[in-house]
Amino acid sequence: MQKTYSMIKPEIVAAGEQKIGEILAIINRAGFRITGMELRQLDRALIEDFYGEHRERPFYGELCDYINSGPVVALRLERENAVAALRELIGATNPADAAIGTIRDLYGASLQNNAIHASANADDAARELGLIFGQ
Ligand code: 3AN
Repeated sequence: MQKTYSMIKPEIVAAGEQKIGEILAIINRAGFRITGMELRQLDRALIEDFYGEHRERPFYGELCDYINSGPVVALRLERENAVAALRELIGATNPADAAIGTIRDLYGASLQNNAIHASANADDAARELGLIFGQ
């Protein structure tokens, strides 16, 4: 079984439990086991580290402010081929480009406010799980 990291972003959490529940149901129906889940306000310093690869990008400051704007639902997920399968399930970064029925198509509002994070590759998954869950 492969592990991956996912995170339901602050605008979805702020919208209430119904959307969180719907997204968890989509993830569960796709065959993922949830082996870690935490509703959590992430520290600014942790967020800056988490998104460190984007440090030089113009949207980095706004991205860190946005993830810091409220609690997220942090998820450790397990499935065969979990990293690639979850990336497919969430859809493209920009919800306008996300395939029909993907989580970003259904719940994403904009390029920044795109509802959910999923690790881009196995190395990122290990790094992100370590940062957020300490394992
Ligand atoms: P993904 O989350 O699909 O792996 P990344 O890693 O390129 O995409 O971007 C990380 C996050 O930064 C995105 N989920 C989105 O919230 C935000 N983001 C990416 N590109 C932009 C952009 N051009 N303008 C504003 N925010 C962006």
